[in-house]
Amino acid sequence: MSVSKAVVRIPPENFSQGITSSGLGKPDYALALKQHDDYCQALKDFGVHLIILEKDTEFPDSAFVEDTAVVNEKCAVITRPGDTRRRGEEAKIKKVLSRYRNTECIKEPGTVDGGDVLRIENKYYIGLSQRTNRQGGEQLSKILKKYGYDSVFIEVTNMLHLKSGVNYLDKGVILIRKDISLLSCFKTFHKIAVSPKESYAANCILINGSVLMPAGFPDTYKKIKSEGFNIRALNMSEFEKMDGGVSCLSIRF
Ligand code: CIR
Repeated sequence: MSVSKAVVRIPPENFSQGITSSGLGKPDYALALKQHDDYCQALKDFGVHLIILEKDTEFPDSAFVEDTAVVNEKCAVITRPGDTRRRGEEAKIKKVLSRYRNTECIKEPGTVDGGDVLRIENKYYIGLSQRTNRQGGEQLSKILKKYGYDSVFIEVTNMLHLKSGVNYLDKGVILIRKDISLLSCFKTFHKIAVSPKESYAANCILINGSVLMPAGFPDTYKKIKSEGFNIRALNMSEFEKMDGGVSCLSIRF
């Protein structure tokens, strides 16, 4: 599936006050800006037109735009973030996405974070997690059905979002953390297993034929390479400190 546009938001000055459980320490703001800039450049290099949103200090986590919307060819579903500290980010994203798509919204008491929503071809895997509740998942599934997409639910434990542990590349290949690789709904896929010591590298995205992955995970890098993918590895250290990975920093469509 090709990507023509992506929404990104520049991290705000109070980025380090966002939500985190990583225990990796406080991010360096200047370095986060540099890493974000490199991320944007990689998307541009892969032929993606960027819609760059200004810093928003009202929401320290607002660079992690992926959590606020699920976008496909036919619609944009505006989520309702599971952590109340992020509630309100989605209204600002709705204004942007309504220029490009028909928008639908997840409503109270439903909650959904985009990081829990994995699309594989025309099917969605919806993680039920600490951020995405059953009501939110069911609302999302119903909206997607209306537009012709099937979905299934997956219980997410031991990680923040579904896509913290599993992501689709292309041609039937998924990247999946070893500890969840036996999930029966993924049994038909060819799996690249990500070892526990490289678990952060399970969050990669495919953009117009190239894999964007975090730098510093040689075992996973080699495995992806041996499947024949072109790879761009980006330094993501400051986002990892805030529990974010490569998928979270953009809404791609
Ligand atoms: C949060 O806890 O919401 C942010 N600090 C990180 C969000 C990462 N988003 C994602 O994986 N999709």
